[in-house]
Amino acid sequence: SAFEDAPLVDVHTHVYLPRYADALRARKDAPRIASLDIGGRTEERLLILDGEPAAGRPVGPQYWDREEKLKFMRRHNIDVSIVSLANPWLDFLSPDEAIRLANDLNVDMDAYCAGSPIADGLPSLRTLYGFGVLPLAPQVPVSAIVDAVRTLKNLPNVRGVIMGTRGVGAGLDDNTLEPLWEAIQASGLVVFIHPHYGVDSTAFGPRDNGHVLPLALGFPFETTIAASRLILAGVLDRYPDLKLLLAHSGGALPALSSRLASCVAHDPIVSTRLKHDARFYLGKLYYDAVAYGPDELSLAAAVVGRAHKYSESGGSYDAEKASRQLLFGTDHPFFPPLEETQRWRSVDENLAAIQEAQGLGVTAKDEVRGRNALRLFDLIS
Ligand code: 5CU
Repeated sequence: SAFEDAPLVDVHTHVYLPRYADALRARKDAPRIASLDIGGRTEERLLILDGEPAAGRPVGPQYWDREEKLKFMRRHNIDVSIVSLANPWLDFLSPDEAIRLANDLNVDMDAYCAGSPIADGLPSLRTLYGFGVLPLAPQVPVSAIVDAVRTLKNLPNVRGVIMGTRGVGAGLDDNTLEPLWEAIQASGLVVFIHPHYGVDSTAFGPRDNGHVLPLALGFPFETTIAASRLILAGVLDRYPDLKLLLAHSGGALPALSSRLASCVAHDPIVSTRLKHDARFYLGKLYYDAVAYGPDELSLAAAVVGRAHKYSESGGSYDAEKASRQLLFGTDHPFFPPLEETQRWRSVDENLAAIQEAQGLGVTAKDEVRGRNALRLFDLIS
C-alpha cells in the first residue's frame, strides 16, 4: 500500500523466536512443542493451553521464520508489524532461567527486527519492530525485572514489552510490582497485556467444543479481569502516563465499564479509593482492533470517546479520542484459515470491522489502521 496515504500497521502479531521454540521443544510437559506421530507421520505440535487435546495443534515455520512473517505481511499489504513473543512467555521458568532467557530473547527480537527490510514508501522505517519480554515468573525479584526494563533502552527496535496477567504469581495488581510500573512509565515503553490462562475451564462444561470457548471467552475475560484489577488497585492514578495496550479490544471491559463503575460506587471498601469514576480509566488505555466485528469495535470506540466525561473535572464526548486509542492487529500466526486461501479471513474481518465501525470518520479509520500505532510506538511524531 502507499505508505503516505494510509499505512497499515499490525500491533498484534506473534512469533516464537527460534530460541524460545527450542526451549519449548526441550520440555516434557505443556507448554511444549512435541514431535508426535500423527497418522503415521512425525509432526511437530503446539501444546500450550490448559486442557488442550493430546494431539495439540499443528505448528511450523509460520510461528518462527521471519520470512514467513514478511510473506504474510506482503499478502495482506501490511507495511509495519510490531511483533511480540507468543504466550506463555516465561511464566513457567525458574527465576534464573527467566532472567537469562528474557535477556537473550530481547537481543534476539532486536536482531529479528534489524534484519527486516525497509518499509515500502517510508525509508526511515523498517517493516518489523518488536515488543520485548520481562522475566515475569514466580519468585523473580522485582529489581531484576526493573533491570530488564532498563536494558531494553539499548535495543533500538524494541518498542514495548508484552506481558501476561500473572505478574510474579499474584497478578498485575500485586503491590510488589510497584517499582516495575514506575520504571515502565519512565521508559515510555508500551505494555501489551495479553491473556494466556483464560478462566477456570470447568465453567465450559464437558462437551468437546474444540478451542472455541477458551479462545473466544476465556482469553478476553482474563484480560478484562486483569485490566479491572489494575484500575481498582489505583495503578493508573499513580502512573497516569503508562501506555497499556489491551489485547482483543480489551475483552469485555468496554461492555462492562459502567457496571464496573457502579459496583465501585456502591462498594464501601472501594468507593473512595480512586481519583475518578472507573469509566475514566478506559480512556487511558489502548486497545487493539482485534474485535472481528464492526459493532464490537464501535462499542470500544464509544466507551473510549466518552471516558473523559467521567474525569474528576468533567468533560465531553471526544470523537477524535474515540479513534485515537484503537490500533489494527491480526493475531498472526494464530487463527489461520482451515483451508488454503490467499487472504486470511481473520485479517479481513478485522479490517472490515474498522471500515464499517460507527462513529469513526474516514481519517479516523486511517489512524486506526496505522498512524495511531506509528505515534504510540514513537515511529513518527
Ligand atoms: O489460538 C491460540 O491458542 C492463541 C494463542 O495461544 N495466543 C494468541 O495470541 N492467540 C491465539
